[in-house]
Amino acid sequence: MISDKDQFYMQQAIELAKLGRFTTPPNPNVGCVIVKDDHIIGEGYHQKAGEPHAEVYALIMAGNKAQGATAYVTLEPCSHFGRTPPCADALIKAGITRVVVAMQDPNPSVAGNGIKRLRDAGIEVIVGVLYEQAEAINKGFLKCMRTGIPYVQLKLASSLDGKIAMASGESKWITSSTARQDVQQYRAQASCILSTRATVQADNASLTVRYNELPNEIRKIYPPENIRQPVRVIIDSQNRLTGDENIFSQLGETWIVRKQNIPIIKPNTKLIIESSDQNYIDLVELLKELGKNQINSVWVEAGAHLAGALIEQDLVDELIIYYAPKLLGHNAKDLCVLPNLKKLSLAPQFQFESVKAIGDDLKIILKRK
Ligand code: AOF
Ligand code: ZN
Repeated sequence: MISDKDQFYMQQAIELAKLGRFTTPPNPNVGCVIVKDDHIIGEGYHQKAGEPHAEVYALIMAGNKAQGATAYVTLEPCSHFGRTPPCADALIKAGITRVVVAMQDPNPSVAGNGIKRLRDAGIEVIVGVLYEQAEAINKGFLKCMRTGIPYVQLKLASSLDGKIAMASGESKWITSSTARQDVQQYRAQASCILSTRATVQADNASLTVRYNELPNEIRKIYPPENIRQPVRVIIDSQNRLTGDENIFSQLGETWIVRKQNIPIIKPNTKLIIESSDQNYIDLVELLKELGKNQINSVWVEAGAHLAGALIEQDLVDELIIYYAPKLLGHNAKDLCVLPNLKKLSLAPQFQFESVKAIGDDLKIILKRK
């Protein structure tokens, strides 16, 4: 039976899981709380791939008291030997008698086996408590495990009249610094930032996370060493990047996507060859390739062409638009290019997920309808 208490403790486990959101990729965010006689006797969360899982930290904290206790875990305890041994075994060994799980792990190495192993050991297992929240904290890991394609968030910064740059290409800064801090926070959580040669050269962009531009409330909790640099993935189908651009002298890795085997010899730079028949980059193939390389989530910051192509091919899971209260006029550059769209009835349709004020701007999150 699920009680209010189960929801309460699972909520604590979800909050713990979120603490790992800047460091766990490609692993999921997982939190665990161990409860006995209505007291939390152990808690933990997964911090980094290769390091112990949430349950292990919580069991260490609970020590002998774990005997007869209930464990709340936001993801099914694992049953496999990955980088670490199975958590299901650790829970059994510690004498836990009841396990409440928010959701099954879609990882084929687990996929119900963790739950089965616990039940086979005589442990009562309840599945599905705060399921929606558990889904929401691992959108990238879950989608990529289920489909092989990463979760794609497309970010656009726009004027009121739907323009992203002046005719000259000038676009610094349409939105306020608060909106830009918000963007930094998304970058810091993503596995990669996807952009194009054109954007990299036009803006001389660095596409990095800058610790001192993260919101204050993040910096209060996370020291600089807990903030990763996502991989920069740059589409360069015409082999026009030279290696002198800003991105090549930044911290973190840069992956260049080309049609031909023409590498750029720079430290921390890798070539992805996308070898479909067309002379442009096949975005579905690229996303699959990224998925195979443990890129679970893709944060797209690019111009109107890549934005339009991703939308036309229905590859955007989430659209995040920052609207500045400015007008740029009819000479300015449009938000996205949709060359094949001829009929209103075929217009890509989204639905509003949230609308809120951020600094001087509006932030709108949309999902495909
Ligand atoms: C859990 N608790 O805290 C996490 C789990 O390579 P490893 O050993 O870190 O295993 C990674 C896989 O384990 C990951 O893909 C997911 O299926 C599961 N993650 N499981 O019981 C945790 N982080
Ligand atoms: Zn585990």
